[in-house]
This record gives sequence, structure tokens and C-alpha cells, in this order.
Amino acid sequence: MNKLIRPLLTAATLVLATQTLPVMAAEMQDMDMKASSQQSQAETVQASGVVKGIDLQAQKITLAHSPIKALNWPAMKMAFKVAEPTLLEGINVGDKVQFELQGADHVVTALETDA
Ligand SMILES: [Cu+2]
Repeated sequence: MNKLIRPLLTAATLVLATQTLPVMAAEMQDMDMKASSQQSQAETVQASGVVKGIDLQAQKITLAHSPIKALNWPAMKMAFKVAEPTLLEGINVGDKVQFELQGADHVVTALETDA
């Protein structure tokens, strides 16, 4: 019995771990901490969105991003940590941007206004 159930549980856990379905940013960060410790830290994801807020002091940008299939994320508005403050130079609220997220904590490592 046990031998049969254990693989099933393992499979179910893997499915849960890979399907991160964020509802709110805080909740998502929580889930990421718990669920994605096995995910590649170097994983890079490209995405697009509209700038909704910039916090230079906190080095954060709030983006209304399009769905990100690679992460199983629906379209949503959320704040991202920015890898370097210089990335925020020349970026304004309302700009359409292309950006790149890296690692389990989804830090913005590249950010460009849509040309
Ligand atoms: Cu999001």
C-alpha cells in the first residue's frame, strides 16, 4: 500500500510546486519561498507590462504585467525588486516596458521601454 501511495504523493507535490498561482504579491513571495527552492536560481524570464509605480529608495518597480506563461502567472499588478537602481533611470509611470526576471525571487535584471 505504502509503496503505491508514495509515488502518487510525490507526483502531486511536484505538480503543486510547479504551478505557482499568484493571487497577491505578498502571498506569491511566500509561496515562492516555500515552493521554488528547487527551481533554478539562474532561470531568466522575459515579460512585458506597464509601469504603475516607481520607488527609487526601495529600489522597486510596480508593474501591471501581461501573463507570464513560463511562471504560470496571470496578468497582474505587482511590485518587483530591481537588481540595480540604474535600471530605473529614464523609466516613468505609464511607460510600456519589456523586462527580465531572474531567480526564485523574480528580481528585475533588465528593463527597457517599449520602442
Ligand atoms: Cu505577478
